[in-house]
Amino acid sequence: MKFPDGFTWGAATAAYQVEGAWNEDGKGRSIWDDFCRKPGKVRNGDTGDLACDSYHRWPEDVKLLQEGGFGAYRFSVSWPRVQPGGRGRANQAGLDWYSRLVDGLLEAGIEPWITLYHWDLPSSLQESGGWYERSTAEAFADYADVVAHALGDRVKRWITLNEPWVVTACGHALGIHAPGFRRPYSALRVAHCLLLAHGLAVPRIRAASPGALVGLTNNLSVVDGVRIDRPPSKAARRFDAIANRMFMDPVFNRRWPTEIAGAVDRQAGRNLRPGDLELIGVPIDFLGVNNYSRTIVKASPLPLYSFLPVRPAYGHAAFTSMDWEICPEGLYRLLMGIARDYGNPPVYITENGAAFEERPDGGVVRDGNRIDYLRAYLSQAARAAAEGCSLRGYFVWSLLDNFEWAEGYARTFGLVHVDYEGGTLARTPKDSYRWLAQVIGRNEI
Ligand code: IFM
Repeated sequence: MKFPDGFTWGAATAAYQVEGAWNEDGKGRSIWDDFCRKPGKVRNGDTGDLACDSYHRWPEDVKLLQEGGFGAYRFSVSWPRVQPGGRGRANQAGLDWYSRLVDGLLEAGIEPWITLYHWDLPSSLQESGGWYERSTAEAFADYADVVAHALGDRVKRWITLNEPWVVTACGHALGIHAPGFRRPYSALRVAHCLLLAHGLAVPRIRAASPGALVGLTNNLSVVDGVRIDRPPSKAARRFDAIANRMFMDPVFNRRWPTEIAGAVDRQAGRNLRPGDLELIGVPIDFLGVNNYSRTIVKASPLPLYSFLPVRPAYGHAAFTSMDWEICPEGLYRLLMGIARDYGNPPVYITENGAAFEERPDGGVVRDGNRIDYLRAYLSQAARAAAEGCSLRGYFVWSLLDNFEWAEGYARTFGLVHVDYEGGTLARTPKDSYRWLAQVIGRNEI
């Protein structure tokens, strides 16, 4: 199966997961620096203090991208590296570091794709209310403006937020990610502020970086009821409204999903202003889609959250080491659904990949299970493109084994192994890296 001409092939990472250098060159603290220091929050007490040390080793990483044939690199900017206090004067040393990375990528023929927020909110903004406050959305737009002014002459691909659903649900409803709140109802206020941050930032980026293409990355998955062979149950539709449509309908259709519109209004309270949906619904140039699995839910008696995720019970279900079901057809169904329901916008898969644990053996890392996963998902992506979905590119998650949030370094998604055990952080390309390089070279699977 061929991918469309001009298809973008990339690899993705995020600042806190790979950079390290958590307190160098004037960087301020982020909520993840703080969260990792709270006992019991991250597996094995791991932190991103050093991570892959890409802050110092980035030339090696650029070389890996180049040798793998990747045409694009999606990385995120650490807000507290650029604005240590979350507002006001920029930290020039931080901006300079990103500027060197951008130049290095361009020299290697790799297009930089910047994500402005991949979860590392400056701690000082958390102290003044974090994503519960409209003022944080306004600060984000100012920060976007600072970064776009510094790098927008060379960077033309911008993603405002990565996975606002995860920030909302894991960070503010379930308490398993920074900042660690377990407040399921007021989390809707967070969703509103995040989307507002996105909407306020888009025109600022465009003004600072003429010709820039700006998008949003959502993590999306198809949702099925327990009887997966039947049309979606009520619980499945409710989960779809809260996890998928809550971050799609306001952006594409300037409205909240009907199932939750009233609850959003009540929870967002004084943060909500007339005209917000117009701001949030500013047209975007592309949608970033992160997809790994599908979701199966059963009914629960809770009024708003009337669903409970369940593990697939059918015999042949297979899982990655995150315990996520391997469901390649879910990607196809998802892409076709986006094309159908949202006017077939240009879509980039900005993350897809699998965690499996493997070790180098004589300089070789055999990860056939990851190759199987990628082959199956890429085939379904190509199928969706062949059937009319406006799919323009694919970024694998991830270039490197890195800090997997609450799972620390225990779950590895990289095409390149990083030696944490020996502490050398040496990079060893896995079989999947070479396999994907061939797919990229042929633009077909
Ligand atoms: O590592 C994360 C990434 O930061 C966001 N999307 C999902 C990945 C795997 O969990």
